[in-house]
Amino acid sequence: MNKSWLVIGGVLVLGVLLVGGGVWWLQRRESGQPGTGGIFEGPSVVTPSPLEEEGLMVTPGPTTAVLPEEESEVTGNVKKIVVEGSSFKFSPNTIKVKKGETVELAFRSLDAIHDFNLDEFEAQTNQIGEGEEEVIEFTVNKVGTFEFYCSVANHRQMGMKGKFVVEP
Ligand SMILES: [Cu+2]
Repeated sequence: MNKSWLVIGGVLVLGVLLVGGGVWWLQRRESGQPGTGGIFEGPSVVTPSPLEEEGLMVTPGPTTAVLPEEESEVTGNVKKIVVEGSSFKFSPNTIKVKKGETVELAFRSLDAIHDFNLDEFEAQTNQIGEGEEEVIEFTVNKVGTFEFYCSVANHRQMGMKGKFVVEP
């Protein structure tokens, strides 16, 4: 009688130790943090942080990387255009937009002092030097073909002008 109870008790204790130890060992493996005592806190704290960091890293990446490569882009109702000025021409020298669009125009000077003027829409940059850029924004509310030009010295007479076409 006594011996059989001892055997049953021993088996129970062994079983509890084996199952408990196994579960503890598995949880330690999953948490991947051998030295940490907090088995249950470990994974719940570690799991979300890499995802958050990825989200933060990815979000600003594409927006800043894409913009400089695109010469012309319509975002909603805003048309982005890059115009380069050099002695004595604009590139592109024909710009096409649609009536009602808001134009975000980035004007760059490649060599000397230049500016960009489109009188009909009161669109005007300052006179900027080599390598400088100025962004202006205006809304086109009338259809037609208008001339934009550089107002520095005799640049307009030398051919520094272009066509701004607004389609209906
Ligand atoms: Cu000029």
